[in-house]
Amino acid sequence: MKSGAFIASLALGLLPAAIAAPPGFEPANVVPVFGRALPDAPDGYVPTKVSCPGTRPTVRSAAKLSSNETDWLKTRRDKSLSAMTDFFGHVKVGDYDVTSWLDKHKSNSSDIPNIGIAVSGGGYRALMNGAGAIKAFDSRTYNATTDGHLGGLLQSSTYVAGLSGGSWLLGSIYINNFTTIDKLQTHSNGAVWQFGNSILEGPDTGGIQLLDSASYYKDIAEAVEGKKKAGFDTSLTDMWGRALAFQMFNASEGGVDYTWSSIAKTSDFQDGNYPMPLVVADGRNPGELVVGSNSTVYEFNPWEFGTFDPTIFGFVPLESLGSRFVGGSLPSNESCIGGYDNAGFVIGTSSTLFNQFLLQLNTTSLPSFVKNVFNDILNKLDKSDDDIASYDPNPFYHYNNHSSPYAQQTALDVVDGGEDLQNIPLHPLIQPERHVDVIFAVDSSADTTYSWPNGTALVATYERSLNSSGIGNGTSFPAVPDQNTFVNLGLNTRPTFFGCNSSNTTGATPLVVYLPNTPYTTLSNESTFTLSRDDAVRDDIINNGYEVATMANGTRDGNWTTCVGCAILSRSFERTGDTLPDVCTQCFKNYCWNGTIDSKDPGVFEPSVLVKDADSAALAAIVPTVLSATVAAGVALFSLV
Ligand SMILES: *[C@@H]1O[C@H](CO)[C@@H](O)[C@H](O)[C@H]1NC(C)=O
Ligand SMILES: *[C@@H]1O[C@H](CO)[C@@H](O)[C@H](O)[C@H]1NC(C)=O
Ligand SMILES: *[C@@H]1O[C@H](CO)[C@@H](O)[C@H](O)[C@H]1NC(C)=O
Ligand SMILES: *[C@@H]1O[C@H](CO)[C@@H](O)[C@H](O)[C@H]1NC(C)=O
Ligand SMILES: *[C@@H]1O[C@H](CO)[C@@H](O)[C@H](O)[C@H]1NC(C)=O
Ligand SMILES: *[C@@H]1O[C@H](CO)[C@@H](O)[C@H](O)[C@H]1NC(C)=O
Ligand SMILES: *[C@@H]1O[C@H](CO)[C@@H](O)[C@H](O)[C@H]1NC(C)=O
Ligand SMILES: *[C@@H]1O[C@H](CO)[C@@H](O)[C@H](O)[C@H]1NC(C)=O
Ligand SMILES: *[C@@H]1O[C@H](CO)[C@@H](O)[C@H](O)[C@H]1NC(C)=O
Ligand SMILES: *[C@@H]1O[C@H](CO)[C@@H](O)[C@H](O)[C@H]1NC(C)=O
Ligand SMILES: *[C@@H]1O[C@H](CO)[C@@H](O)[C@H](O)[C@H]1NC(C)=O
Ligand SMILES: CC(=O)N[C@H]1CO[C@H](CO)[C@@H](O)[C@@H]1O
Repeated sequence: MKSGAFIASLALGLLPAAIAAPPGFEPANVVPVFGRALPDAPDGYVPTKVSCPGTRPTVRSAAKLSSNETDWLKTRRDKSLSAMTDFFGHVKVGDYDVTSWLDKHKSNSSDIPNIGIAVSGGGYRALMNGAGAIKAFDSRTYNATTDGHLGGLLQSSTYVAGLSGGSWLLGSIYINNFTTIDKLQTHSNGAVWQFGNSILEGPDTGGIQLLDSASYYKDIAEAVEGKKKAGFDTSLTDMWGRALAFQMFNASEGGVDYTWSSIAKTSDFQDGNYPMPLVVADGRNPGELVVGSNSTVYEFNPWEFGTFDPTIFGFVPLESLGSRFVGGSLPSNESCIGGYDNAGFVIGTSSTLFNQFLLQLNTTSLPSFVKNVFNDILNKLDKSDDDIASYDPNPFYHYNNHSSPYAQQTALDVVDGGEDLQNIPLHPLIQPERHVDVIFAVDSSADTTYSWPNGTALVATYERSLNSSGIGNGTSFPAVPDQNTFVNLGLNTRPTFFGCNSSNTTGATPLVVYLPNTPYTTLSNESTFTLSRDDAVRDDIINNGYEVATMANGTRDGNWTTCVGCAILSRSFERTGDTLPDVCTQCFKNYCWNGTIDSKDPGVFEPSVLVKDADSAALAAIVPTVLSATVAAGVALFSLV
């Protein structure tokens, strides 16, 4: 029996349209009730011919930002300035009147701080820890704009980048209409972010998805089959992206018709009401299996897909992916294709390391006919493509023939954004054209034996930037020490600033505020490959992420929010020739890495929970200290690793 017939013969719980929708839910193909990006794909998951825009799409050089981005920035910078004014209304920098300073410089947006946030990969752990940070930075979170909190930093920022698990977070927020973490944490049956339902089994049948496991796989298989039948290469990542979408997007049929490019078409985004999302993925070099530091780093922004790296050095309109570009333009006999940039496929591409999760289906107790549906489609996928997303046609075919190793490739192999060890998506934020002043780098990497970060991601980005005339292509990054030093000095257990002294960097580079995952209220080092957890664990890790970002709401250091303010203002004040208030001097003394190296082997790194009982009074007594890597056993209230 042919698989299509086999799938069609599964007369199991047919799709939403056939089922009476519960109140408040609409069947598929009707604009959903929950606001989010736009369901603008021409034919669900299947890339399809569409009429070309007035000017046929082309690949452009990466020498400058797109006109889309520069136009959008003009709108956005007014909004972020106003958010920053609110932010400095509750975050005090000594007696300095930051509000007046902002007001004085508002006519020249280049003077105003340009803030980026980067959320690392690390599967669900990264999604949740990153969510805690975003929740802390979001002025819409309850009490986040009170003393000791950092609400409004998100609204003040220009860019938010995510890769792998961090891209799932971005997708959850942006495809769901820039929703809040609070809303994503809803406990009601059928809500998004029900991580108690393993992605292998699919969503609850009671919610908006209305699918049991069998229909879930049938739905996924049909979508991927449809793309294949339309003549596009498919890989395990297509299935993975579809599965992720069911878990992250609050839309019927797993948001099958939501494209990433639709973000740019929503009025809230066009009005500059929130920061620009950037999803990062890596390229696998032709003929190479290892993704090393010379791999190309791609970004998906709301308008485009491409890279600033010298290999390709170009961007293609995102909504036109799937079209057969040759040498940067679309031959007159080629159609424009739409719907290739399915939002689930984009976050699936950024997280291909995890698509192998699906291969564990055989270990579940799901009925065998469900497994058959899956195995059937799996057997038709090319095994060598198991760990990649295949972008076929390659939009950069014959583009930059003289320099691009991909110019002769008919397909691009795109992989997990963390495979080159740059597990924090800093790449788009250190591009000189973007002029970012400060990056809040949320690191949930599992570098050490017990899945804590040890600075590996920063080291990778720093080392790549040292090859500035090669793959680094003019980027610059602050000096960071080796991983042993990170652990020995405790730089991976508390916030650390890098690049404080801008005269000690090789080029213009942002100040980096490093926020490593560390256990405040719970052991947030869940294994990267944990597939499901209940809502309580989910919420604990999110809360822990909130504590990491706020240093337990300032109870670990009463000056923490002030110091964040100093970090934000530092580069701007240099530009305008202003002097930061004295309190910042102390902040920089406490938080800036001062060049000390301690590379001895730190031994096993095994921190324990810092705040056994969120007792602010007791915590207030704790001043930030240099933390030692030896386990301080038996400390009652907290132990600083
Ligand atoms: C998206 O959210 C904004 C702000 O909360 C709201 O005004 C808008 O109506 C929402 N859009 C949709 C389509 O629900
Ligand atoms: C991006 O800018 C180009 C050139 O101005 C324009 O044609 C295109 O419509 C813009 N894209 C979007 C999604 O707004
Ligand atoms: C705006 O500020 C930048 C950076 O301080 C400066 O280089 C530029 O000349 C200023 N532009 C105007 C119009 O003042
Ligand atoms: C919210 O903030 C107010 C004012 O600071 C405080 O009194 C209250 O306890 C806070 N509520 C919670 C749940 O933290
Ligand atoms: C990338 O680096 C590897 C190992 O150093 C090298 O073998 C390979 O040729 C490089 N690839 C490209 C495209 O530069
Ligand atoms: C699962 O088991 C079936 C039957 O034993 C086998 O044919 C299939 O290849 C297995 N699938 C995977 C992904 O291991
Ligand atoms: C840091 O992480 C890297 C990458 O996982 C690992 O190889 C190394 O052993 C770790 N070093 C320390 C000191 O934790
Ligand atoms: C910090 O604030 C968050 C959110 O208001 C709260 O859940 C948490 O318990 C607070 N933590 C401490 C240590 O006060
Ligand atoms: C904040 O820093 C200033 C300057 O170093 C210091 O005088 C003050 O005691 C600190 N406040 C807290 C709450 O730690
Ligand atoms: C630099 O930091 C180290 C610990 O990280 C500290 O021991 C040393 O005193 C600091 N040096 C200066 C000059 O502040
Ligand atoms: C200053 O720059 C040098 C050379 O890049 C570097 O080795 C050193 O660690 C930097 N110091 C700091 C504090 O970043
Ligand atoms: C600053 C810099 O080195 N930019 C280079 C990046 O790569 C492109 C393509 O190779 C070059 O044209 C730029 O000069």
